[in-house]
Formats: sequence, C-alpha cells, structure tokens
Amino acid sequence: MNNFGHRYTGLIERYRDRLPVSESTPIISLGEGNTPLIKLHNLPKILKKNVDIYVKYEGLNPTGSFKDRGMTMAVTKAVEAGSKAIICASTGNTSAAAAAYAARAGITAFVLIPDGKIAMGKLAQAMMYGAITIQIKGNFDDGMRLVKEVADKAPVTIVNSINPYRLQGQKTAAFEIIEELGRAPDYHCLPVGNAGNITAHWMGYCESSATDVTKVTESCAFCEGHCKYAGSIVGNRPKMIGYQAAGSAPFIRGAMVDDPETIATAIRIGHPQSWDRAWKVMQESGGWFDECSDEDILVAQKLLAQYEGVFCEPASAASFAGAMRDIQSGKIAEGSTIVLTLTGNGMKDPDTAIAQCTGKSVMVQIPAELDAVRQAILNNLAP
Ligand code: AN7
Repeated sequence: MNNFGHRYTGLIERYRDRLPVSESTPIISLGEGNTPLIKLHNLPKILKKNVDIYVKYEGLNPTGSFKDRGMTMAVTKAVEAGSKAIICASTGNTSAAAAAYAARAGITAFVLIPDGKIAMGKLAQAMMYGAITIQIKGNFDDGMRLVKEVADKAPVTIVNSINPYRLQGQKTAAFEIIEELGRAPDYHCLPVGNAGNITAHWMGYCESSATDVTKVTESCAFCEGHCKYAGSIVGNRPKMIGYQAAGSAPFIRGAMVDDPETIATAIRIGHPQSWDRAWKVMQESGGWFDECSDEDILVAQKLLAQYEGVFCEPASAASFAGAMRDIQSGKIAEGSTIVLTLTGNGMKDPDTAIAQCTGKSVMVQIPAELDAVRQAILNNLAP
C-alpha cells in the first residue's frame, strides 16, 4: 500500500467526525498536527530504569508549538461566525499561533504580551505574521484579565483557551498518540501553565476510550454484551501528570500566585484559566501535580538535546524534568509506558539556550588556519 497523492491537510480534516465542524465550515489550516512520537533511546539507559518513554514533539507544528492545534479550530470557528478580528493574551506561543492563523484567514490579530518577558523567537513571529502586538507593563495574568474585559467592549473574538474550540483542537494530540501506540500510555506528563492542554488531552483520551468500548461491546461476537466491560468505560486512559515551574506553581501551592517567576517564560502564569477542570482531570485520572526548579528544567532541556537530538523550549522540558524524578523515585512504576508532551520548539528561545552553552567544550575560537582546525578536532574528540 502506498500513500501517493495523499496530502496531509491538518487535524480538522483528519478528525472531522470528532470535531464541531460541518461540511460548509471554512477550514483555516496550516497542516498542523501529525507530530512525531519519538521513543527515547539513550536517556532511559542513563536513568537505569526499565521504562518506555516517548516524547510527542509538538515543536514541529507550523508555528513551533502545540498552540496550532487549538488555533486552527478557534480561528476556523471565528471566521465561520463572521469575526474580522481575534485577540489573545500570551506568554508567546499563543500569540505566534494566533498571528499566523489570522494571517492565513485574512483577519486581524491583536496580541497582548508581557513587556520584556517573552522569548525572542515568539516576538519575531507575532511581528512578522503581522499581528498588532501590544506590550503591556504587566504579566500574562494582567493581559488575560484585560482581554476578557475588552472583548465585551470591542468586536473581537478571544482565542485564549477559554475559547472552547481551542481545547477541541488540542484534544487531537491524544487521538494521535493512541493511534500510534495502539493504546493509551500508562502516564502522560505535560508542563502546566493555564492547564488548558492537560484538560484537552484528558478530553481526548476519554472520548477515545468511550468509542473503543462502544466498538468492543457492539462488535464482540462472544459476550453478547455480558462481559465485564459491557456498558462501562474501560480504563485505557493514562494517569495525567502536570509539572509546573516552582516559581509559578499555583496548583502546588493550592492557590493563585500573584507574582509568578520562572526562566520558562511560556509557563510564567499564576492564575490558571482551567483551574477547576485541571483538578478534575487529576481526580478522574489518578494523576498528580508537581513542581520543578528552573535549574532542573534547564538540565532536562539540555539532556534531551544532547542525548536524544530533540530540542524543546524550557517550559516543555518541565515534563522531562519532573518525569525523570518520578521515574527515579519509583512513583512512576518500572515497566510503564510514558508519554511526555514537548510543547514548544527550542529555537523559539535562543537566548536561554546560548546562555547555557558557553564554555570551552562547546564554543572554540581559533584563527582561520588549517592547523588550528585540526588541533581543535583532536582536542575535542570523544575519548
Ligand atoms: C511551550 O502562549 O499560555 O497549561 O500564552 O507555551 O495549556 O497553558 C503558553 C503555554 C506549556 C502551558 N508549554 O500550557 C501562551 C501560553 C508551552 C507553552 C504551556 C504553554 P497550558
């Protein structure tokens, strides 16, 4: 069987039957979704634990983060409803995605970003895609409050994750994972900011397991509906684990945080919009929240890059930082299959990356002469 002539055209087309669109909905897509699920080969050996770890590399979406999954839906529905402008507050990735999908749709994007606290690549994206970029003297939470207030007073559609279509699009990542593994993983770890993504993944897993059960009970030739699974949702769903940066960890404190701080600027959020829903996810899935220090996050980011060739941004590395600790302590059991969502591409934040990689072994400066190059090679070959 070959796939000649089959062009992937994005997650709405692929999962049309599980998303709120109709035949006449004008789909705004950049071919998002269908991201690689990469099995880690080297790091599990270093951890000396018998676990299967897969990373869902969402940094390979069209604007470099998982936000594209939600934004294709949110902008599609905004355009369908006749909206001419969208607005969001953002720590950077939502604004990049909103700007790109608005450009694609021929509408205006307004993005509110925290002054000086967004990674350079994300700022470049918002500006280059042509969004009206509004820097506020405040943090993400201030921006979110303002966006909610202004949307009542101006003709703009909010495309933050309080827009329900965002989570609808984002749930498709869970569908892709189940299709590739043939089942849900035992654990699914994500970095948490507003907690929209962890909520969306849980929705996706629940919807999938419900359809699987219906299929089993309807098509099973043996039990005629009398087996132990009949009428119930079988538990092929993961425990969901949410990791926050220690300086921005309202779910760990059990209360909102007013002055969130972390090097992982994407998750520098103290007032999560999906607070209640994320607690429910933990209750239903049997998972947990935990926190990671900035230092652990940066170590995890570098390990993924240098041992597996996978470059994610700092916020994304929180999922690996936390998982490493929980695998080592045995809280995540040996023999488990674990999926980590790497939410954004490392190239979004070159400043943080380069700052970690100074030092002789990484950057060698020499004269432009053959002998000096030869010597640099000999000095730096692995033993
Ligand atoms: C790389 O762009 O909130 O828990 O405004 O960019 O669903 O909020 C970004 C969030 C994780 C957290 N990783 O996801 C924004 C924004 C990366 C992110 C998160 C974000 P949620």
